Amino acid sequence: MGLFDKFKQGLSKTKSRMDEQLTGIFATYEPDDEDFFEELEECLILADTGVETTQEAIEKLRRAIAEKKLRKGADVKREFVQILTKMIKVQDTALLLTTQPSVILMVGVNGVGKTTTIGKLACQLDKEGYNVLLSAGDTFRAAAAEQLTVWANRAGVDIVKHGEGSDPAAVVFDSIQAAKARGTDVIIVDTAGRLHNKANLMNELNKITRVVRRELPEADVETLMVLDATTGQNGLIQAKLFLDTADLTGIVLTKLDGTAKGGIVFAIAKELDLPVKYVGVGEKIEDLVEFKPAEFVEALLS
Ligand SMILES: Nc1nc2c(ncn2[C@@H]2O[C@H](COP(=O)(O)OP(=O)(O)O)[C@@H](O)[C@H]2O)c(=O)[nH]1
Ligand SMILES: [Mg+2]
Repeated sequence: MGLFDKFKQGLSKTKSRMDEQLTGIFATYEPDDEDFFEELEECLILADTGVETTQEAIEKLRRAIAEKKLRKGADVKREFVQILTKMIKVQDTALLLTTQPSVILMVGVNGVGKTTTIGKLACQLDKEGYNVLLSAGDTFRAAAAEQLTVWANRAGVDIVKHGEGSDPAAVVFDSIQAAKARGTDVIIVDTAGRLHNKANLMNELNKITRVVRRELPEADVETLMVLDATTGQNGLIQAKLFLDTADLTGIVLTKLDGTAKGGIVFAIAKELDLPVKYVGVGEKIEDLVEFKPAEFVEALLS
């Protein structure tokens, strides 16, 4: 299966929900029909696009319809696809990994899919020819390092880990020394999503970041926040916690296969002003797809 098909399949729940409704809405479009805008609004909000984002999209559509004097449903739809695509195009979606080593920090609350995503990403990068090293920075539970080891084996990449309860910053320090010695291209760091309290969690992430900056001052560092699409707007609120601490460079949206609320992608772009770089579309190692704004909107509305 090609990546675009995988992407489409992962989106099938959102698509079938939105598609049915939207196709009808555009097919029966008539100029100056207020019901049209109301139905469109409802459809977007049900998909978790968020109130503000939805209103902005609809406002833009109203303006475009007036300015371009659009009269046919198909033209209005085409215009809407362009508007939505532009709205989610914030910054570049490709990972910046030009230095040797480069670092990817995976952050986010417990259970969103950080460890799973690391396994999938390690496999992809390894296939692309990068020499990858996993760093077991979630030392909160013993099971976390074990889980990451399973993924390291599946992906066929190296891992550096310490015992349960050890200092994550020390794990990262050792990972960096190992990477320097082995000529590793990319270090992917797993982190804990749950500590005793929020301040602890933020301190820990800060400490990890400081070690990376001190040991690798020139390195490209991607800090990806993992978000669970099935938690919708709630997940987004939780996510804002990380905005203050970690210098985030992008989002990985997981479990898109398990929700009809894929509209959250638009809310993320608007409210977090960060690019979605990858989406998770299943639990298997190949179920991670690079996010492409235009393809996403096309898959959703075509
Ligand atoms: N359906 C689905 N499940 C996922 C996806 N990503 C992760 N999961 C599942 O979510 C659960 C938590 O994942 P885990 O990586 O342990 O989360 P972490 O606590 O953030 O490290 C596991 O059961 C994963 O299999 C995805 O894209 N789709
Ligand atoms: Mg984990």
